Amino acid sequence: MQTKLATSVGITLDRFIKKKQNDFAFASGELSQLLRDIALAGKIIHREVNRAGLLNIGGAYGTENVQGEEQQKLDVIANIRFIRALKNGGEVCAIVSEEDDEILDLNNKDGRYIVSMDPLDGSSNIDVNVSIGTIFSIFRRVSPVGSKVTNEDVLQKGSEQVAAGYLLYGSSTMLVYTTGRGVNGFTYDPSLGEFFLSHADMKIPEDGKIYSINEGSYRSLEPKVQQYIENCKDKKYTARYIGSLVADFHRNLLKGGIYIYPSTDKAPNGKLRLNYECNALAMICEQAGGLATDGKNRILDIQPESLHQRVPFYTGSKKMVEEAMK
Ligand code: AHM
Ligand code: MG
Repeated sequence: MQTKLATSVGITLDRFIKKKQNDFAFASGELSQLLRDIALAGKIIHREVNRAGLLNIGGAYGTENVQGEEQQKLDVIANIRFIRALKNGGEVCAIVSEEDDEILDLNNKDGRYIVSMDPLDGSSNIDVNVSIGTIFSIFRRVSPVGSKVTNEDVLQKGSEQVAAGYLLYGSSTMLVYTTGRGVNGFTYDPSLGEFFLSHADMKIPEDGKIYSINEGSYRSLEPKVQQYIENCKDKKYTARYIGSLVADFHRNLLKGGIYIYPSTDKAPNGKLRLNYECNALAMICEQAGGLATDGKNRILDIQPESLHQRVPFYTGSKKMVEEAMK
């Protein structure tokens, strides 16, 4: 019996972006171009991730990033590739990255946008062939175009994001993004070099049965969080934790669930970074009908005080997050 091969048909990312250009407050085409630049960088990272094992480029790079974590070679590669794509695109004036200590001012006199990103999240999973991701937020600069980029430009609240998204390098590579009018997901067809619209107008189920938390930290959690986990068990929920934020988030977005990275004894503000990880996912989750909080406040309302600030993170299906907040 012959197996019928699936073929990619439908709307390409490019065509979709063009169609949606009028959604943007300034339909000048700049943000559209910027999204295309990010997609291009995503394709390049997809290629690197997929041949990581072959080229022996997995493994530690031997340096540490600003949080004192060991950088992986692919972290560094992804960071370089993204910066290059954004620089060449010409729409961005500054980049802040989980992998860099300081603001990267591109000295681009015409650039109106700031990008915050985690170029390769979950990098400890690279060597064991588990899904990883890229997370990005796009802001409009607040200082005048052509001037030096300021702290105010890069420390904006998540509610100021004009677009946010992630790339998931999983069994397929996907790009999921929002410009504040719903969430759409695109699957990459490597044979054609194109992203195709595969998940239109994504909505997270209002309730779910999956909880995702590193339960190994159970003893160092606040009693209230322990209590919530006990409730999940009483309700016979399913525990799923990949340890790769984008992958855990993506699964819960599709199936319904809650992702929790709370404060622990070791990490009183949790582990995840407001600017590079939480803001983007919070915007996507809200746009899909879910919620994202730090346990008390809406993530998107938190005023960042420093670039690498961490926050506890609770995100997912509306009812589950509301229940957890009780
Ligand atoms: P990273 O940005 O250094 O890769 O760390 C973030 C990752 C997330 O992808 C994941 O959800 C989390 O760290 C897992 O942390 P832990 O091993 O403490 O559960
Ligand atoms: Mg990260």
